[in-house]
Amino acid sequence: MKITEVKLILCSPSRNFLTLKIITDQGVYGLGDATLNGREKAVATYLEEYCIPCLIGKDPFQIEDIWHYFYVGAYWRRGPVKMTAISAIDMALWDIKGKALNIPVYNLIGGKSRQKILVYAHAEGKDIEETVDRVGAKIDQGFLAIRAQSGIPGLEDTYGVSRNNAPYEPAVRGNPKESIWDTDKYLNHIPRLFKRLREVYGDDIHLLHDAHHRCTPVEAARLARELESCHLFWLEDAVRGELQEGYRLIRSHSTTPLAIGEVFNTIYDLTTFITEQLIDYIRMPIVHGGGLTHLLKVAAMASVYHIRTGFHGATDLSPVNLAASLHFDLAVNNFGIQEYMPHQPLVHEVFKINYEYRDGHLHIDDTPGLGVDIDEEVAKKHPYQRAYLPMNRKMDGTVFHW
Ligand code: EZ4
Ligand code: CO
Repeated sequence: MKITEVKLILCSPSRNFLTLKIITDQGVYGLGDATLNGREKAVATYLEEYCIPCLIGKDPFQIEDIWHYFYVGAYWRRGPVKMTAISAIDMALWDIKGKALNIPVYNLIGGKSRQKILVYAHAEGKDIEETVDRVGAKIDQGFLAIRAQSGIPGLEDTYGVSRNNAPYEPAVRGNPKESIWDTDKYLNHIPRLFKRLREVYGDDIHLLHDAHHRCTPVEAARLARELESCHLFWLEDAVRGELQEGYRLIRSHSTTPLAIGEVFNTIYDLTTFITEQLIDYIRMPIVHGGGLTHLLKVAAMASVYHIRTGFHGATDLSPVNLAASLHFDLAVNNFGIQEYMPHQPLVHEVFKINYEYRDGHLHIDDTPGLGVDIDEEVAKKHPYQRAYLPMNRKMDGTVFHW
């Protein structure tokens, strides 16, 4: 089998998605998600100019060799643009192999370790009581794990909380939106939210929270400690992750489980976190973390250190990435949980999916390959529109982490 053609499909059915389609001489094709939120065209150019010409003529079954061809062979290593491109290629190759052999991808990477995939939903409100109501609505939908985010008194808008009851979508068309942030207000507010949630809903439901990279280690240690009695499933991105050893301080002060990695790209972003057991869950997703090939290695290493997976699954990751994640989640022993934010109905006019939500879990069928398809004609009706993630400033105007 040989790769004869590679296409990029950039579309915006309610939000931007970049999809790679690798076509072979036997008519079998594979899909890969290449979406890097707010930087879609950087990945498209990297693929178009530097990867696609080298893919033509290659045997798509040589997945390990092709991964190293693009990772090692490029000389320039790592980085979100390059790694998203490699991830898309990798996903598409696994999709091709599954289709060619007539088996679902989970059967190529170890088979089913479980029958269904535990997911967590998002609940958010403008204040504590609205958030409490929204968590209740998710419990009514059968979710067993819920991430709670709340507006903060004195701040006009907060990460994770939408306006006008619209589904949360941080990327906006036009130039980046600027929000105002204050960590002191946040640190005072969040423990009140989780104490209230436990009072109302008791101990059985899993609660999660995303601090979205905004605390220093000592601030995160305070938060993790004050949340200890609320028994979170995890506290996510308490501190930005470039300085891995920064987590030693949080770890030594609290037993609140920690998750990180949605902006990471390779195993080298995680080596200190893993080997010093500074975290409990890895969030680096298939689409940005080097595809299934690289994440299988990350999961294997993590398993030695009692660390599980909990992949990023926001709506800016396409249904192709979610399907790839679900195959991985089904197969890998040290799976922990999967983030699940349903896409807008319009997204499913472009992407045809093979998974469904039921009773707190996602279920994926046994369609060969990844099991997801794209309708290119519908995609064409929704052209790309430039959009950016927001940015933050402190109350005095200083640029801060979003
Ligand atoms: O801000 O996916 O846990 N989920 C998140 C997301 C990220 C967006 C960025 O593109 O933190 O909402
Ligand atoms: Co997050």
